[in-house]
Amino acid sequence: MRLSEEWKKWRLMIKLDPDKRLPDQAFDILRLPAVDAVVVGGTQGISYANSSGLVESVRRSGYQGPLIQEITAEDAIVPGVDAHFIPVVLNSADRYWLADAHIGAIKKYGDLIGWEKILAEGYLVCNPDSAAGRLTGAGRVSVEDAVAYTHLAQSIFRLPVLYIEYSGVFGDMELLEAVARAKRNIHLVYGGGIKTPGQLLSAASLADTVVIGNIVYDDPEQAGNIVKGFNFKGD
Ligand code: 1GP
Repeated sequence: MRLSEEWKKWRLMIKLDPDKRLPDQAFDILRLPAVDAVVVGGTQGISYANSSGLVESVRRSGYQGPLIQEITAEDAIVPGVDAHFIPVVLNSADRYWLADAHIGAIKKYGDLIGWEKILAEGYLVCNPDSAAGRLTGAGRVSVEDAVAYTHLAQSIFRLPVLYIEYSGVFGDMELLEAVARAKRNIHLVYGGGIKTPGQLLSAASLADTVVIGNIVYDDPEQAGNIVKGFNFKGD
């Protein structure tokens, strides 16, 4: 699949972590109609073996929708997925996550990169205590910071996607609302701590796409219920 504009219509993505064991019943969730895409990616312990293993397991489960890998380790790139999402961590304290990791991978893989399948995501890591927060050295993000980063992402860097990442905790919906108000042409993704239908609805009423991750592992039954009840298409 060539990465078309189709991703702009996705409302709900499930993110699966190659470093965690996915409960068997979680595979059923992937096939629910509300799931627009499955993303394979994580922060810790990411390898080619566990990433390609998870991609294979998702395919074998009968899931037929878009299957994406979000790349956080250059040695773990799995060919043959529908797209590669590339995080660019705008508020990292370490320029490695803003550009150096990308430059290293581009130098190493050069012509092998299928640019037409790549989508850059401007990440704003808003939970400093999460694995992603600790790894990237992201600090606290105020509402004012978030709005400024939104303008930076859409008008200076002209990134296609802004990802408000609270990974592990449900985020500040006032911050998300301020970002939603400031955005014009950037696609807004929200992820972090969604555990209830109400949280999913709140985030989905502000963001273009919402991501659920941990709940699929921690409570697959509840995750299934949340996804089944999700019919907020926003149009
Ligand atoms: C993580 O944004 C995703 O990258 C989803 O967050 O795991 O907290 O649902 P949770």
